[in-house]
Amino acid sequence: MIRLHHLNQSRSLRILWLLEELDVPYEIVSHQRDAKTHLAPESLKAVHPLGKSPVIEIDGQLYAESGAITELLIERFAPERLRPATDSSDYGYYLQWNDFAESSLMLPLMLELFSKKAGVNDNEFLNGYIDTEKARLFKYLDAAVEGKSFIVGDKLSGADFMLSFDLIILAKRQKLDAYPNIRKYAEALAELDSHKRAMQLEAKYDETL
Ligand SMILES: N[C@@H](CCC(=O)N[C@@H](CS)C(=O)NCC(=O)O)C(=O)O
Repeated sequence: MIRLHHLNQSRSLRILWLLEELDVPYEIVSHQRDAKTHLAPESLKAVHPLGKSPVIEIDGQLYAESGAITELLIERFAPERLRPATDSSDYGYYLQWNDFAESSLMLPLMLELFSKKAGVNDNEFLNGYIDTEKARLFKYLDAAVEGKSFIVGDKLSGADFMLSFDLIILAKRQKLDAYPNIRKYAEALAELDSHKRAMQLEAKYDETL
């Protein structure tokens, strides 16, 4: 049995979408962010020492990290369908974009969020760093998805699931007018049935809505 410990408005959305696409039986255990701090509740800390989401239970084993969970689920349930062959050049790009979503791109997005929350959004060094990084990363991503519905090759892969959460943050927070290819790519992913089902589940389990 697969059990997803889902936190509202979180990276868990990557796994929710993937599970919907895989069409395997799973259950959702819902956790709600603290209304004031927006942090995870004690219930999630009781599940896993990191106290973050997503966490997934598979056959009694507990796994954290959305990137690892994405690769694990794909290897187990759809290696041929949702990742390029390991001896292809696309496989290297698949791994690259999987990591890009949670490391390079997430860093300035998180710094921006936390500097605003901490009330230090007038810090010259921090602002300069965030703006320069975002501009470089968005430009790179925008060029990579030009004319494409999927980030690697012409096929849905784990890298799209990983990027999807970043794209939701970008759509909420950024003006993507300067990056029309990213916007089109995000819109194409949002059109997929499994993505729509995941968004419905996200809304269903978000008690702030
Ligand atoms: N690198 C981890 C990050 C996990 C993470 O930070 N999750 C956030 C939600 S997007 C969380 O649980 N935050 C609540 C908290 O830190 O209290 C992953 O990709 O799964």
